[in-house]
Amino acid sequence: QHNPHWWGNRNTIVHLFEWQWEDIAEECENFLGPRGFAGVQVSPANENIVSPGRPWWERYQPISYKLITRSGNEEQFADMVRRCNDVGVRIYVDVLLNHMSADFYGQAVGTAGTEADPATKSFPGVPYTAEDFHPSCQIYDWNDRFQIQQCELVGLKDLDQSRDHVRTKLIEFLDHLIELGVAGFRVDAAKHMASEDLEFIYGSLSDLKTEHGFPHNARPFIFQEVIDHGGQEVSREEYNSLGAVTEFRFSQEIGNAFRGNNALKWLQSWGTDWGFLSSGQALTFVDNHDNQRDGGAVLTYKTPRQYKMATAFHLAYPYGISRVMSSFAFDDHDSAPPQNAQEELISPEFDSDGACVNGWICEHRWRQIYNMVGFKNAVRDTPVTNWWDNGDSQIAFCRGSKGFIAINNNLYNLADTLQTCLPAGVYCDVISGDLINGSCSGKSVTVGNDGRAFVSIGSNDFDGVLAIHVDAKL
Ligand code: LM2
Ligand code: CA
Repeated sequence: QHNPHWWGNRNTIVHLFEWQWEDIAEECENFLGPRGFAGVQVSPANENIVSPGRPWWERYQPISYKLITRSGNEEQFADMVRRCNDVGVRIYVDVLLNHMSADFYGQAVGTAGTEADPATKSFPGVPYTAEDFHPSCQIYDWNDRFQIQQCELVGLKDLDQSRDHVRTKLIEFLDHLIELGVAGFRVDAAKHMASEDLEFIYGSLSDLKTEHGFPHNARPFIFQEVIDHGGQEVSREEYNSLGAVTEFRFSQEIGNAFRGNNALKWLQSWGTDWGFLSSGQALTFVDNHDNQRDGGAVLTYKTPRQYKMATAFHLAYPYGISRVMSSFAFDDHDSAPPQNAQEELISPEFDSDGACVNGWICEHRWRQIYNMVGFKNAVRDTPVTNWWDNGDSQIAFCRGSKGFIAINNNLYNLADTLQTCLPAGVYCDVISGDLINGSCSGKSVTVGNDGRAFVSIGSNDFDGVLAIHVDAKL
């Protein structure tokens, strides 16, 4: 269950964190489809606890499997999936199989109005009763497999996936989403569940629906959240045969490199040589919704110049199943997503350049990022060739004869004649501009008959990247 079932030449997923279903449907039609995005990871679709202030993380506390959340109801969800599939954009749902809600203040109410009593592990909306859960205990030793998998992650009531009833309910929930046309799932907290139980659940799911445009016998794409920085008791290797696994080492190392803690020349061996999973098993990202809040080496929209450089490298280098983060602005871990006085999520609004303005960051609408999604589509199936570096943090490489990228992360200019491997002609740098009606609003690059071109990235240029490809030729 490693095949994401992308359509055509597409190959990048975007996480539209906390977006509403109706807004995602429109984004598929107006932006993601036309720009060549392959799919969307959407926030959890099932009912969650309503918590004071409406932090984003309330959605990681399930109350039932009714498809009613602040993102919308079942009808709106179904409409989104249909409209996105119609324009070749797949939907992957974030699913919580490990746990139900924690108890805060006694009786809980969910986003569909369902009541539950997490303290006694009573969730009538499913229904689950106390016997469907592991006995309560805390995870305090992260080297203890029993605690990691059978105790409560931050107090979240821990389901026992070895029980028939729990398996049946989880399979029904996932099959319902498949019925509505989704292409797969992000499995939250996978490390906190025994891989044998997950294997049973994944293996019991229905095939994807041919009426939603999937081939016969297509299995749902599964990518599992397993945080494994190495030397862990429960490792990514227990899960990677079942589906793709989030490669947190990628996020860490790309952050290190573009923060300047590691010379970019070392990226020549990027991939499995760095201890990452094999390319087809690794779900890769510069940041995700958790680690963008944690600080440390991970880059986020808050350091945009480096973030765009790291993202350009992520999408230019042929390694991994790429996911781009699309955030809302936050100050601290608990900040709520953009909402109105009634605590309803609000829709993104765009300025004349298409950038989001009202609390949504929409990294996926930054030209430097969406144009690299187009680059990745244009260079698909080609190898890295003609690697060049200056012995430090200026690098360049070709993708077959389809694309060329140069990056300058030194504090001095890059101005060199480099081999681009592209057919002779004039190309538009898709980082500094766009090709619109045959003219380039950014730097133009002239490739000679020998494939060489003069490439300039000043240390004071707005962006530290230059990228050209065959689909943006003048
Ligand atoms: C995940 N992957 O394995 C998600 O990516 C991550 O975002 C989730 O944590 C976590 N696992 C559980 O699904 C988030 C958030 C936590 C939050 C939980 C539950 O990062 O801070 O915990 O969701 O909503 C919150 C409070 C915590 C409290 C807990 C239970 O921050 O202090 O623990 O609720 O009330 C007593
Ligand atoms: Ca567990």
